[in-house]
Amino acid sequence: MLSKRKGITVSRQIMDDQRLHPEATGELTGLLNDLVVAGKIISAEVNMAGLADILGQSGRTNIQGETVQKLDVFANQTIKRRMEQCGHVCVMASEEDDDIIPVLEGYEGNYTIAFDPLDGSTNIDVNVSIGTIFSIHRRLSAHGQGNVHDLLQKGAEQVAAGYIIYGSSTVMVYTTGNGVHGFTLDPSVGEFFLSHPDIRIPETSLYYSVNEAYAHHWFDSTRNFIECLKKGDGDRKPYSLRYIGSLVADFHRNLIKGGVFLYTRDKKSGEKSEGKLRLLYEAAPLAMIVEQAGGLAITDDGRRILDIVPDNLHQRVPLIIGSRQDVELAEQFMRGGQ
Ligand code: FDP
Repeated sequence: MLSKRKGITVSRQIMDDQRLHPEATGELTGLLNDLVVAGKIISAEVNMAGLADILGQSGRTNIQGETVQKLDVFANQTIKRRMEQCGHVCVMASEEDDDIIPVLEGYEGNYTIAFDPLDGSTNIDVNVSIGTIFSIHRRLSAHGQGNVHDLLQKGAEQVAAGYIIYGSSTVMVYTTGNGVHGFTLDPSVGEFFLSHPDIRIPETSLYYSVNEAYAHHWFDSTRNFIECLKKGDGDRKPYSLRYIGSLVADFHRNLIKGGVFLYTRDKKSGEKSEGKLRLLYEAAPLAMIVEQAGGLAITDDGRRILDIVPDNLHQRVPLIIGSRQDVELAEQFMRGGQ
């Protein structure tokens, strides 16, 4: 029997979102539907990874100097192939490619897409949740092939953002600026069904996510904030640590249960360095989702992530993201107010 929950597919929700914009041409709907297909293909491969001879390293390093896994390559190719001829995108950027990625001539559309094909690479081989993150903007250039400036727009201009997490089940979470919805893939019918309607992140939480191994490199602001969470204070109970090491998985957990994730600058990387996470492929799309769900995303000097105008494709940014009150408390420490 079809459960009530299996009533709404992701395609139907995307169509409903489109109806909120009478001026819409259906291009964004088409783009998102193609991304859903890419997500299903990657999900199938991730589930079979141990059997499909696709685990392990590809023998390449990317522009960030990180080892590229075979599944990274597969996910990257899958998304590029679907997007280059979907007819709705004019230019792409991937965390795995040094430069902008053109689309096929004659197939240029009105949007840009930046994506991290498989976030959490170090967890690929060990059955821990990983995910695809995407960020979509309307193009700035008039027509034809898009250019790098089409991609270097601030997060506040995103028209859609989301991720597909390949975990104990495959879940797609996305927003087009009218709330955040989550869909779980039913592998028996190959369809994403609405499982998490109108997600709201809890205002405050009992969890923090940070790589505590770097504690001896932290600036006092980060150290004092984490100490404060661990100790608890008055009405605030002591927090527990949850760190998966895949941003998309840590973020998803905090989105559903409440929590704050931090990847700040530290003494090792230097005050002027920019942390580890990428603005275009990680911080900006997750910031749009968290704000749409009632949370916050800032840098470790209190800038709103969505207001940062990127100056290069692979720009990194310090990130504090999660439940609103937790991020506000972090901000007080980061600004030296505690
Ligand atoms: P990974 O290097 O495994 O791809 O941005 C990449 C990322 O993972 C995030 O998903 C994750 O949150 C972070 O890096 C983990 O970095 P640390 O190992 O330094 O904690």
